[in-house]
Amino acid sequence: MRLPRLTRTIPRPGTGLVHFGPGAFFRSFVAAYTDQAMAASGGEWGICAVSLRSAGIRDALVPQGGAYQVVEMTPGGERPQRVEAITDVLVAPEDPGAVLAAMTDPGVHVVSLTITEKGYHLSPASGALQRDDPEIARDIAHPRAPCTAPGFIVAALAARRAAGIAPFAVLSCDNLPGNGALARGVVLALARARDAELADWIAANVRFPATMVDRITPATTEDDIARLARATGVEDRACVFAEPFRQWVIEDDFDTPRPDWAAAGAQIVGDVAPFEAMKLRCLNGTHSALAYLGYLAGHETVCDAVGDAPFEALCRHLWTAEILPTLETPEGEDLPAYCDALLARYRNPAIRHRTWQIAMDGSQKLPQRLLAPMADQRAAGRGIGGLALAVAAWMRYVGGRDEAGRPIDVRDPLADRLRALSAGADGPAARVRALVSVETVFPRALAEDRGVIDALAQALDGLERIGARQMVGRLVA
Ligand code: CS2
Repeated sequence: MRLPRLTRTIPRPGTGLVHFGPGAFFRSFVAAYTDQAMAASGGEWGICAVSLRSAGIRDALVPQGGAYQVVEMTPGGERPQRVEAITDVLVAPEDPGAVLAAMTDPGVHVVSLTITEKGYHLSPASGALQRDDPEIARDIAHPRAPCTAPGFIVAALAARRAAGIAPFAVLSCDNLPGNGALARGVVLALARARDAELADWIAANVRFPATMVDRITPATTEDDIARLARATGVEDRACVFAEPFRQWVIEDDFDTPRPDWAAAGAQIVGDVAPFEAMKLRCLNGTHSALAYLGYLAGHETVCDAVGDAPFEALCRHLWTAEILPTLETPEGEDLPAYCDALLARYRNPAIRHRTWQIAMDGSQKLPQRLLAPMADQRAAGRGIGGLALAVAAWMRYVGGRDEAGRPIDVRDPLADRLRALSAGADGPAARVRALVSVETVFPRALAEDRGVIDALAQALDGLERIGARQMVGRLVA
């Protein structure tokens, strides 16, 4: 029997926000907070969501009038909550003009982003714009028909400036340290390539608040969609499944109106940096460690991995010995308690977060998650055994074969280059030297640090000889 589709129950609000990247995390997080902010404090904060690539989410959401459900996954059961903040979904390559028109609307005050690390087209190690990136080169050559999010932002700001419309704030919600400053850097560099005066105007007039975002939201599967339909009697092709926990820390740096996100529980603070470092290193750092080492050891999900005693001990070792010493405590937080809570979140059996999913785009994630604490530990003369093992596991992973010799589906913008470097080197020490030469991933200071190279070579050698589970066991013994 065909079930009815989920539909909207309240009229569409006016659109106040344009968002790039309508994936699962946006729907469980930015859109859900915005929905609740409107419910609490009103305002015309409907969201025009823009996909830079596929039409899948548009095709799922439009027949539902933009409505969908966020299902909170607790070990005790599933709780769907309807979100109706999305007013429209555009697919940029189909009609870039419609995206620019939406962004130039005077009622739009915020442009937010969940475009993942690679969406910024920056060198992850240095933060510099990658001008030779084909999409960036295209946006520089054709600034009025952009294809990247930063390209759209520059084009829309130029149009608003020309029309005398106040600019919007740009709100990066990606897992990058200083994400506001990074977004600003890309936008200014692109604008300068087009028109130096425009760049100066953006620098003087546009705010780029930093944020820390946190909610574990695995990709939705067809099974999830079918299970929810059976439970509710309604088909929702845009549903998302997320943990109950969420935390949004936003820098108090707006001169435009914004939704009352604080009414929905967001923390508005003067300095996001300590929160961001805590989250990126404690959560995302151990996530990536569990992703590479766990995948190699045959663990399909984070929950499976931390259910294996040596992997839980690995997390505890990383936090206590190699990550917390590099952090300053953000106001109102307790770092050891934060890590205990993380372990409980990882153990949530209702969240099937695949190690393979987290392993994606490692070349974009390693610098802030594992290499930054590694550099701090080295500078302070402290140990890096756990971080080196995690980075070596990434090296093994990008080689493209698992411990049984089966191919790994490595998804990474640098996948081909990494596989070639790995295959072209003879032995683990040579592989380490080849891979640390990728300067967009490894900062010079680490690539030239003998102690780091030796630790990586030893860890990779162990991974190749005795495998990930044994190596983790030795580390935590
Ligand atoms: C994960 C994150 O896929 C990944 O790289 O580490 O998506 C993580 O689940 C979120 O940052 C949690 O807030």
